[in-house]
Amino acid sequence: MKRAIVLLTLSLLLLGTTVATAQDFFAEREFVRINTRDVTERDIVADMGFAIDYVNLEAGWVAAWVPKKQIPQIERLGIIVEPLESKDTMPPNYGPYHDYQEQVEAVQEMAATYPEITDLYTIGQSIGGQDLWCLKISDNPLQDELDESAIIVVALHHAREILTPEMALYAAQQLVEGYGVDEEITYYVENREIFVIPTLNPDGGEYDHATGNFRMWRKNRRVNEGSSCRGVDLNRNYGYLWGGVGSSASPCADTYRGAEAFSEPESRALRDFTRAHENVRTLLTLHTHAKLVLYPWGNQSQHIDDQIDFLTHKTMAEYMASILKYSPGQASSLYRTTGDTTDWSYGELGIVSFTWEMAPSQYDITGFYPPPSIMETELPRGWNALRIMLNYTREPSLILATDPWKLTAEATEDAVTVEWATLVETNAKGYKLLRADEGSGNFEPLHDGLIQTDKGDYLFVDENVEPGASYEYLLTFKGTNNNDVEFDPIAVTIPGSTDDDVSDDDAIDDDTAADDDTAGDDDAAGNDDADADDDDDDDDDGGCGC
Ligand code: 0X9
Ligand code: CA
Ligand code: ZN
Repeated sequence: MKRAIVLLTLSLLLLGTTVATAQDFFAEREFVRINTRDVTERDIVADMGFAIDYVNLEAGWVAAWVPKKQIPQIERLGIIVEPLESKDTMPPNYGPYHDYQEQVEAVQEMAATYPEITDLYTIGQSIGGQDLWCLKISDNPLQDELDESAIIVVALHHAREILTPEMALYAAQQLVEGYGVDEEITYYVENREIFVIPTLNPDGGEYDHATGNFRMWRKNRRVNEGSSCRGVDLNRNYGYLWGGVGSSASPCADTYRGAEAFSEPESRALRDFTRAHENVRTLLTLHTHAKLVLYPWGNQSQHIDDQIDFLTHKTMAEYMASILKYSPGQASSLYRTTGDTTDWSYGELGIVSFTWEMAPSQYDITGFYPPPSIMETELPRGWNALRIMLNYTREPSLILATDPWKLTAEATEDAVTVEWATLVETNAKGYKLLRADEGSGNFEPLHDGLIQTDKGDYLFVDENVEPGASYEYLLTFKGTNNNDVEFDPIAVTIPGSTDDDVSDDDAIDDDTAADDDTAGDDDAAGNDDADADDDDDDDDDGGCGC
């Protein structure tokens, strides 16, 4: 926290020097569309000293805030310049970031373009009366499909953390665009309910850049009774151990916790929405900036009691952090807080929950307002890390499994039952089960297509068996990302149809072992010889008919 305060002070000093120039900036410039025809012309324009905010590569033109006296210079080159209406309220050079209105337009456009896999609705209103939008991405989006596990991705609790809505929107865009194109994404859309809330704090977010420059605002915009200071820290307002360490009772503080737990409509909206969807298994809340992947607890340095839950969070954080090139850790290792989102979502509802403190790192002075170019690295990485969560949302603890928990084949006279329990199913397509006569190496698939994942326990009954035969079963996992796995084949012998019932029973017991060595040992046992003799006799009997 100390570091954050130092950073805050430095940033405010910097901002103080830039506020005055921001007004001049707008006064002297015009937002225009420059109809460059090719990259040569764009190079010339880009060399004139002002920043290009947008390039339309198909049509060739660019948009920029151009100093008024430079407009004739451009026109003299034979390039047409037209005024552009900028509804974008983001400060200069931050055009690629979405202000609130643009976020709403972005999710509206996704919903309009992909109606068969989206539903767009509000989960409530901010204290200033602005809608808190949620884009649901799933097949049959108008139905609550409780057999599908659900994930919530929520951004912008803190007004100044402008990279976070970008991450949420980028992930949503990947999902809707990839549906029906990319197998892994299609799988997620069909088997998950994905709830994306790009901003939980629209009032704070808009206030933060309302002057045309950023002002390091963190909280929402509540008018606090009896105080001239506005705002509640939404990430101190959740109702799990609310009101304790790492939160302030002073309305003027940046970490003001509010008058009571869930006093704020924004945190209440997320609470009610989450409670209303009992299939939510994972939650990601997006913050900046420190390059961290954090998990509960935030309120105490002890780990989560439940060992599986603890290791699940820890392991998933490690996976995601390695993709993001961030550091994983328990939230309290940063500093302790009470009333944050993930302590509540895990503490009250048992949801596997993470806070990302996205880039840049805490040492970077551009901190909350990194140049738009940061999106080029961070958003694709973030999306890849989110895929880990999407994958494990059905049963998060499966991230602890590295092999099949179980892989057995049991033989009776009429069938072999192959059973396996889940292994790591990263980028899963499904399973394929093959069979060969033992020792032949000639494996043939036992079924068309793939056995779909998302079931937990798997079972295949092979009824096409012959008494006395020995088979090997080969289980293969098919991944979408060159991550196929072939497991060691397991051998079984079908009990022979002899009249020696006692021997048959022995054989059944033997065959339940999935271990070749065990079978070998059994072959060496005395009664197996007797079996062999019996079989010979049977054959002879059948042959002679007497
Ligand atoms: O302090 C917060 O709310 C989060 N950091 S931020 O810089 N985005 O404000 C961190 C919350 C994680 N929880 C704990 N550290 N306990
Ligand atoms: Ca669905
Ligand atoms: Zn934050």
